[in-house]
Amino acid sequence: MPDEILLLVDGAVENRLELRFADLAALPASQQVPDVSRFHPKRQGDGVALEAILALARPRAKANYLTLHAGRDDFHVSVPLAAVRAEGIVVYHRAGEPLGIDQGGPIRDLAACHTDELDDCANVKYLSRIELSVRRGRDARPQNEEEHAKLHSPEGG
Ligand SMILES: Nc1nc2c(c(=O)[nH]1)N[C@H]1C(S)=C(S)[C@@H](COP(=O)(O)O)O[C@H]1N2
Ligand SMILES: [Mo]
Repeated sequence: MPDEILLLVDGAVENRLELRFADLAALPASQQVPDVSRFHPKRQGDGVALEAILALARPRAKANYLTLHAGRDDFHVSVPLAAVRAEGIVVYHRAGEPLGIDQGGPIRDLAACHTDELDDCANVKYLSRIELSVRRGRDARPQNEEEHAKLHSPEGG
């Protein structure tokens, strides 16, 4: 568990990454984002700026989209890279302990701003892979109220 690969960053990047807890924790203090409840009252934990991860992965110039994949429940969100780049936070611990599954852990993404592209539904829990691509990637976000209600029901996840 401690040395498990938590996050894969791949696709249209110069440098494919396999990140473990220690890699995220080793990112500079200036890139760490303590207490995300400051940005979203219902979220807890501490994260790192998505930009810090992207700086290591180095998206190719042609990379227009960023897709957040959750392997655990097969949920995916694809957003324009430009919309999420400066906003995204990868939440990966709470007071030094990995996030629990009940918190959407071990890691989840949080995009603070609410626009058409980035809303609560785009905050991917159980984040396991970030994929860069030229065109929009997989997106499993609910398309209407009915689908949304189903996703939020106990059976829907
Ligand atoms: N992996 C995964 N992430 C997900 C979802 C999901 O079903 N699976 N639902 C999304 C939706 S529609 C919303 S509104 C938020 C809800 O986050 P919460 O359960 O922490 O309130 O998570 C988003 N991220
Ligand atoms: Mo949602």
